[in-house]
Amino acid sequence: MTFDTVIHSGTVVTADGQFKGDIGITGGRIAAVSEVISGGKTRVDAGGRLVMPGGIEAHAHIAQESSSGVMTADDYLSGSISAAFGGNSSFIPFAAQQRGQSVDDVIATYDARGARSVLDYSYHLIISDPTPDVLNDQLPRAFKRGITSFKVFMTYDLMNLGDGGMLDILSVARDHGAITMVHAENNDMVKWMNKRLAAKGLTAPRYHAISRPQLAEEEAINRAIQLAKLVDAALFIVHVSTEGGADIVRREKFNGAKLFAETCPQYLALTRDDLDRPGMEGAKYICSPPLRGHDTQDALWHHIAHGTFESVSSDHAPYRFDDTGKFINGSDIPYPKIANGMPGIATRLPYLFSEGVVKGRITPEQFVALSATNAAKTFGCTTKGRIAPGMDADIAIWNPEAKRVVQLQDQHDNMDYSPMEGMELVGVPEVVMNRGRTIVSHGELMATEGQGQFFARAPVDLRGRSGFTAPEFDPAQNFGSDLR
Ligand code: DUC
Ligand code: ZN
Ligand code: ZN
Repeated sequence: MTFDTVIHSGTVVTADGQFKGDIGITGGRIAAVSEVISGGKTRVDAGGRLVMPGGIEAHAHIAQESSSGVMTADDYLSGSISAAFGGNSSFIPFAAQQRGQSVDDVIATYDARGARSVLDYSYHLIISDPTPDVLNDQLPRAFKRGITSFKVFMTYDLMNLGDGGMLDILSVARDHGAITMVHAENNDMVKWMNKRLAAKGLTAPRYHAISRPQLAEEEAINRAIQLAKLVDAALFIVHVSTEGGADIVRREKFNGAKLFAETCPQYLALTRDDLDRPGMEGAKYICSPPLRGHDTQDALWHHIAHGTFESVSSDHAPYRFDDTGKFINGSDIPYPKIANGMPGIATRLPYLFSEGVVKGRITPEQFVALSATNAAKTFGCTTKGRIAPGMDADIAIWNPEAKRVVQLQDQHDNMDYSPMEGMELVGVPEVVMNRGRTIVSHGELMATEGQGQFFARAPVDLRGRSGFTAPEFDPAQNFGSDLR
């Protein structure tokens, strides 16, 4: 057999184990994995390196307007380049519906934006306006096109669907094998806190953390799960930031709910004290849900190590520290008017590797599961996230010992700050491939604009999740009615 590329002499790590071996690549796919493979038009020496599936970044905001109309600093070109420098071979940003907009129009808009990507990409929809036509025609059409996941919000007045709206959309998703992602924070609790803080003149960035209580997340996570259980729908809780929220996810998941979840590096690396930096510096650390305390960091690491979360995602939401981003509403403004989110697509995996694998909190196999393999399963990326014959050659070769201090210029995004600036991290993704093409090699970008491809996704993989039949939906217990 002849190969386009052979990666040799490395330690191949998968979600299930690791072994010394070589990988043969032909036509963009992995053609062989074996102890020794000779030949290959190009031979890549991975001696002393870990050869892993390239990351799948499953939570990023790229070329996306927020609900209040603020455009992210990164488009699909800069966002995908930054992702690649961070060890990712593909990504799934959000395609956001504005109120009144059709899903078809949303997809057409993001198809034009996505065309600049250097990495393969798909989208999760964000649904803010679930009209009957959206529910009955437009979403099913999107699912058929391979966009099998979408996010909804339980907070923000412009986005919050309410419990009835959630049930409608969860039922549609269940009927089509799609997965609903949810931003779970109790809207009224947050609004009530905002009012109280404003009345007392407490509007500095540090009060952002106070305005979005941990209980607001815990309550909403629990409510979202019960809503999803009522209709036996698959649910993905995004950006879990609290110990209580993670505890609920764990309990419900291991009782069989069709439940999935992620947390993000910012909740592990930063705390609400960062919001209290001098002047308006704290604005850099405003994200929702907000940063919490040191005890939360320990609890979330415990949950990561023990399988509560499928993924650690970046929630890359890049708003610059200027009047195009954080301060689009003015420079000396109360925290609710500051753009909400922080960058992190390039640091997600280096942080998780350094603080997770190098510090012994997780194994290299868990790193692979959390960075790629589980996202592929959850979001139906059938040809990605694994090193096995037939899969896309989406591969990252890591030097597990190289040290690097996080610096803005190494992020390759369009941002003017990095929240992790100055952190020393161990482990560097030296080579990143997407479908066999080298995208990044030893700090050099090797890709050209637009070489990434959209990939269609399959329905959520629910193996191992028995689900739940509410007695009221069981014909045997509800006088024979079929309520589905
Ligand atoms: N939710 C996100 O996922 N990212 C940015 C802000 C938000 O509310
Ligand atoms: Zn969110
Ligand atoms: Zn997000």
